Amino acid sequence: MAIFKRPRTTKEPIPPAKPAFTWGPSFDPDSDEVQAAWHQDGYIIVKGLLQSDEVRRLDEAVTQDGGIAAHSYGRSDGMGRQTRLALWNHPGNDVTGMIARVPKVARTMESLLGGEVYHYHSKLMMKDARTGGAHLWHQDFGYWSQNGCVYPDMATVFIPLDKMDAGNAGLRVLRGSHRCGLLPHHVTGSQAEADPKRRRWAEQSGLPEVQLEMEPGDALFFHCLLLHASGQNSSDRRRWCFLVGFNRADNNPMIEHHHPQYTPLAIVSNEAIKDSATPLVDPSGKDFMNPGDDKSVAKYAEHGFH
Ligand SMILES: O=C(O)CCC(=O)C(=O)O
Repeated sequence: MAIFKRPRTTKEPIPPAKPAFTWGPSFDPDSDEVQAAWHQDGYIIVKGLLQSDEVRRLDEAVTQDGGIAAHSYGRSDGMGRQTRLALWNHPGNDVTGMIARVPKVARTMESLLGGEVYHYHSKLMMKDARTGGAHLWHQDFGYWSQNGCVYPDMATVFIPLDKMDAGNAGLRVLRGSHRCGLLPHHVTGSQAEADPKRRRWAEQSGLPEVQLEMEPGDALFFHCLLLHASGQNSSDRRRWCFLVGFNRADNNPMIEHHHPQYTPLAIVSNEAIKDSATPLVDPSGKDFMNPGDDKSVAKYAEHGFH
């Protein structure tokens, strides 16, 4: 009897990346184009989400004396350098808080995640010129699933403050990898790294690595299962970015941990970022992480770093 060797079946190759969108009155996060890009690629880029005067306010808010950067701390990248970040749990009422609370950010997230969202935490990631550390390949849900968040109904908006490209260790993503499910993660340095073998398999199956190029104020909305990474910044250009992580309201974490349980998000008008009544920085109510504080250190050790 003849034995037929069956060809290996493979998925259709992922279609080309969807083009970036541009912020403006015609941008509709519920449109078929936006939804198709989100589901296919695991991310969308919205160019010019923040206007130049809003980016300027954001930059002042992080760099001014006593600003957000004053709350930063370092984490080893396991390769001899540190990544520096500041992290806080509640948006608050200042410029960074308003960015998390305006419809062009929060309502867009709700459309992408398919339901009401709340603020899970915000971060300033600081890849300084010549010294900035790497971010190993990971899925954010690799951390967040350890925090009692059961469903991957979570996502981040990532807004560079500086022009970002390969030269200053810009973010890389494995396009479409949000469909691979949660990969095992292990601790490298003080970061959670996705199993390199599983990541390689995802790549070999046809998912392309994409080097993102973004201007200050462009926004990347990305799914919590999307694999992403960035290298060490050996260039003489700073590469800082502001990130806000959101969780769906019906995905309330099963345990109390170092990030908030469901807390309703008070949405404000898109004008609030540049409204002169909005303070550049007001730390009250933001609940900054302080790794020097024993209580936070114990919580970090238990649940991971972000
Ligand atoms: O800023 C970067 O390069 C990566 C940040 C990141 O991966 C994260 O915060 O999860």
